[in-house]
Amino acid sequence: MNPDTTSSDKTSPPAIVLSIAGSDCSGGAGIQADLKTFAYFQTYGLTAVTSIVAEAPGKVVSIEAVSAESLQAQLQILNDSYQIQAIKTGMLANAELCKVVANFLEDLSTSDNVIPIVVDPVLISSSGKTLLDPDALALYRQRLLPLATLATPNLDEAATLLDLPPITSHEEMDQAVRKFTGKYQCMTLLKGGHLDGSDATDVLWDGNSIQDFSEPRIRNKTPHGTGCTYSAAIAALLAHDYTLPEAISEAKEYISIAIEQSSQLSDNGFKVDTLNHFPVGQNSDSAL
Ligand code: PXL
Repeated sequence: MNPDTTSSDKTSPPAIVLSIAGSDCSGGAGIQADLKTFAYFQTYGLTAVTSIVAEAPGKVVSIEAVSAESLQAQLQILNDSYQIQAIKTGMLANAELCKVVANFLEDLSTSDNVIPIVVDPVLISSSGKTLLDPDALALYRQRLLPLATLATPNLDEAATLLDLPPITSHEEMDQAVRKFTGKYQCMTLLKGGHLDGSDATDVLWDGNSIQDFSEPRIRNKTPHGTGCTYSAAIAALLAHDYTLPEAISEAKEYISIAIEQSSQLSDNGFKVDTLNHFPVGQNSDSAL
């Protein structure tokens, strides 16, 4: 990110980005990942917490959703107090909280000010734990995805939301990403990180054209929180007025080096890969 091209020089206030997501106490995913990513991209991060997840890499031991009233109060005071320039949603936990978020985003979309909304439809943790009650899927289908500027499903999430069998090739990704946009009326970035191949390739369909975003696959590192971090980076860059392809391209490069520079932190005697949200050496245009 080039400082000359962003609104966050030393004299102007930083762009403000809101994450509506769960808390990952281990700091790799969720609002913790989002806040670090927002800071990396020189934005000011706000959070509306949907649930408290007790976890460490590879294991989720408890999930406690907040009340609808609590989430509503967080969203209300943030929206009353700040000029929010982009929003991302992550883990929304259950149908009641999805309704609160959908109502909030609907109210925003009727105002004059168009705020980019990145919806990361978090369904399952990388360790396999359900992070969204199954009856809340209907809220994503009917209300949340149609409000998104960009949806960022991974292959499993896209297959679930499209009622398709597993997506197993780049050709199937090309078809699925078009179907997703057709069905939910939002631009779609389908993340292909779980396919094989020397590159990790994501596909953007904006309703008119298709574009691939590729970075070399990093095989020996498996940190959690990559999806959260990627969508947070896209939201931060949209708050800086990057175009969608520019934001995705830079966010993709960021997540790739954040994975590459994962550090091995100790989890009760085991070394686990932990995403580095402040990697060094992003291309020469980078501010950091
Ligand atoms: O990576 C998905 C995810 C999202 N949000 C929260 C999480 C996780 C994964 O564990 O804890 C809060």
